Amino acid sequence: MMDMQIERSAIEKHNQSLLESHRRRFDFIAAAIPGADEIVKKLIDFQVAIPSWALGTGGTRFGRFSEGGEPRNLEEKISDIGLLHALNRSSGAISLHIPWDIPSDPAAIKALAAQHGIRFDAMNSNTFQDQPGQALSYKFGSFQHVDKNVRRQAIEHNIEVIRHGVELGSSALTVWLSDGSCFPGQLNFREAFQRTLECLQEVYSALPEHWKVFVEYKAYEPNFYSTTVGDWGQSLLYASKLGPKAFTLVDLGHHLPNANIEQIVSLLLMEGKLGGFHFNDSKYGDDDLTVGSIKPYQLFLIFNELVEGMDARGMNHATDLGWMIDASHNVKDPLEDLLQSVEAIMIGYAQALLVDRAKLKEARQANDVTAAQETLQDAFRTDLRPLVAEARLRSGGAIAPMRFFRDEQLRKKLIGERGMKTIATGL
Ligand code: PSV
Ligand code: MN
Repeated sequence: MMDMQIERSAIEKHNQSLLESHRRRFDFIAAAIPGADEIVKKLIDFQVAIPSWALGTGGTRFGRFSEGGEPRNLEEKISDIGLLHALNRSSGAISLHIPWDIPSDPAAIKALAAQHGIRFDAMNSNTFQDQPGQALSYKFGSFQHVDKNVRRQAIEHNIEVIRHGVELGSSALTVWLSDGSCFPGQLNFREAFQRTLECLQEVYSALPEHWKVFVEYKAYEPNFYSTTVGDWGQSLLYASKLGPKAFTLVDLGHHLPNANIEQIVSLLLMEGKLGGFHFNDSKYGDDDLTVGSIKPYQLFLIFNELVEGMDARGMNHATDLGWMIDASHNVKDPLEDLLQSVEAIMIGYAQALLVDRAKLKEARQANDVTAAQETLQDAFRTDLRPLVAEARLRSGGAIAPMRFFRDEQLRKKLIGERGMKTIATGL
């Protein structure tokens, strides 16, 4: 098994070559905006978990076109995330999907992750696929299923996922159910909700002391008529009935077209019920595209509500919510795609930190719509990339991770070590 460590000296050499132009760009912007140093400090603390299921090439039901050099096991996935984290210093966590990534030797996996400075974020269960040798099928749902034996199997699986998480030092479980119906008449909505709630209650009661459970919603797919946890209202309903350890998880791709996600985020935060995030971007549906590639202004507006709402509740931006990427890479190198996603998240967060909140409040009080809009757009239109690069530099990363990745031909090296025909588990 190979574990590609990046030489410190290579990063230093890279940084040296870019230092002068970086300094010029950073000094210019730091002099032009208030609180640049504070923003850099917050960026340094902010970590985004990388999904274990998205380190290989993604695909659609029509095909999959591998790049080569994909991680063949969990150890290699951790090594890939270690590589990302060494470059951007913002990817210090992994979110595992079970059974795609069952740790065979948890203590060794935990030690390997620690070696890379990586911790275990929320664990994800999977009752949306049948696994080889599985006794009962999830074809007609899991927690909503009319057969109590299927529901029992799904509950046991979630409890097993919690057990794996405990061994790794995780403290949250994300439950995404594909349960729902494809045709009118297939399901009694109320009964499906009740059965699902009862199963969630059992899983909830198996949560260790300081654990949280995130109930992820999704509008449609694979079910196309109804989804049993279909929107934030339903998720909030489950989370409220479950209790204080249950929260809603927002995946940016899981809404009906044009939903106002920033408003959803704001209200969930107000209720103390926002637990975690799956970042991605989309043009049409749950496209799982690179974060910030299609709607960067929306991403900024979401971060604007996150910062405002978390500050209102005295929350710690870095630790009080679960920040995760949930994307799929069909045509790009997965590691390059993830570097781009993390960069987009950091930029959106930095811009939200820059918003002049006093000015915004004043504009709102005066019903000055133009000034309110200008205040937000001022922040959004400010190029804060030098602040993000400075945060990386101060924490030992590379000034320009993508450039480093390409200059050092890291994918070619991975292909050399792992081969061209490797396939990662996951999407
Ligand atoms: C479902 O579309 C989802 O967003 C859930 O988070 C899953 O765990 C993940 O994608 C992978 O299928
Ligand atoms: Mn998701």
